[in-house]
Amino acid sequence: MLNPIKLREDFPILKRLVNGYPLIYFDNAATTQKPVQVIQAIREFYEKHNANVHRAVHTLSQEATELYEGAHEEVAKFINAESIEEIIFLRGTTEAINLVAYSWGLRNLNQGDEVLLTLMEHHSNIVPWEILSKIRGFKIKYVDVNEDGLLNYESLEENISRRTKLICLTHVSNVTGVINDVKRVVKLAHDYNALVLLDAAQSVPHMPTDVKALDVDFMAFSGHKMLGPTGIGVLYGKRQHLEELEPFHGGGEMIRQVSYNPQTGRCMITWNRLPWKFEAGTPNIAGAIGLATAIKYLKRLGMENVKVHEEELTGYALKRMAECQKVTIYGPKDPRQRCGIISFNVANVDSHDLALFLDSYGIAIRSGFHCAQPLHQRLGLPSTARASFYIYNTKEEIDRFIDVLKEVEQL
Ligand code: 7TS
Repeated sequence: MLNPIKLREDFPILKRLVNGYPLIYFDNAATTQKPVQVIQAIREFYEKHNANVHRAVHTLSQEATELYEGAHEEVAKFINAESIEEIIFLRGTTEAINLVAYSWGLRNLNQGDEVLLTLMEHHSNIVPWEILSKIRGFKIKYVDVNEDGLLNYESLEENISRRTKLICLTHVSNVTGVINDVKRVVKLAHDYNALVLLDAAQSVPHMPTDVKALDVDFMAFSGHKMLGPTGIGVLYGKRQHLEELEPFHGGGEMIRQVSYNPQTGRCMITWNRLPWKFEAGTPNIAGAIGLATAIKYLKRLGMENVKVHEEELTGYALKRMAECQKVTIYGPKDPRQRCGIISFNVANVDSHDLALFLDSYGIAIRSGFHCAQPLHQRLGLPSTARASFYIYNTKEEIDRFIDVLKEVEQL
């Protein structure tokens, strides 16, 4: 069991007042707050070990390299990857998806091929594929969602064929909190020899993740949504795929050798080994150390406990929000079908006005389309307000939130 009251002491920002009220932070799907352990680890790196990695023989560089490689180890163990060769550090989920698009898609997708996306994807898992499809001429098909926001598995089965080369799927919707049956999708994809790219931005921070059990080919997630700093994220890829891929970004660090040939007047280049082949240039070393520290923090809590805590909060919030006459909640009614994300509206109140009103009481929620406009379109929704929870949120905070919602209803 988590003790949110106790662990809140680790989060300095939660002591803040916002507009004269104690901060209630319900915008965790956008980014999470950072515990002192993460802040200190970053600070300690710069105070004691700062140097570039994989380059110099001096002590600081050795220390920085050890910490940086150790961070890959921490991530590999956290998601049950085979080794650090399968763990590539990038800026975040967005960059990780772009890597798959440009390293894999640019070379493997041709006219006549098809890529399946779903209507519940975040723009990060739509836009790179739409851009690439214009370059390569392959077709994109969108798998439908049902009225309650659940993935329509019949639509998936109707759309998949021998032409399908890749399915791009979010594990958890950042709008409805719907949890997709990844194993079912992967099984179907592999039956058709298609690969699966899982957008795990909203799942890895909130539940235990085992890439071997999921059997996904690629998986992307962001450190900042799981207590880590911004600017660091992960692409997991099955080793056999990563071995075959050409790099996305070229530069220092990702090469073994660049040799100039005077005969041809060109350089011959060989790639570094995995995972460094995909990490061009000086990486975000402090960010990686911050992420590893965040993972240690989450592991200490236990990811199963994190999940249960959020389920409890979500169930409680759904129940209390149902008391509000003018509140409409989107997504499935059954809390077991969703994560700690609740999108909603109050009748006749614009979502941004609602967010501003809540902010005047120190309550932070998100409003708008949450970078998932196709889903809003499909469900016929105007912009929505969204509350999303994490380990440090409490039922008392939800009560306070409900009080303000009821006040809005009176306006
Ligand atoms: N995929 C999903 C499912 C997301 O929720 C997000 C960010 C991303 C990808 C992109 O992650 P990034 O770290 O590369 O930016 N989602 C949100 C959100 O819901 N509100 O702000 C960011």
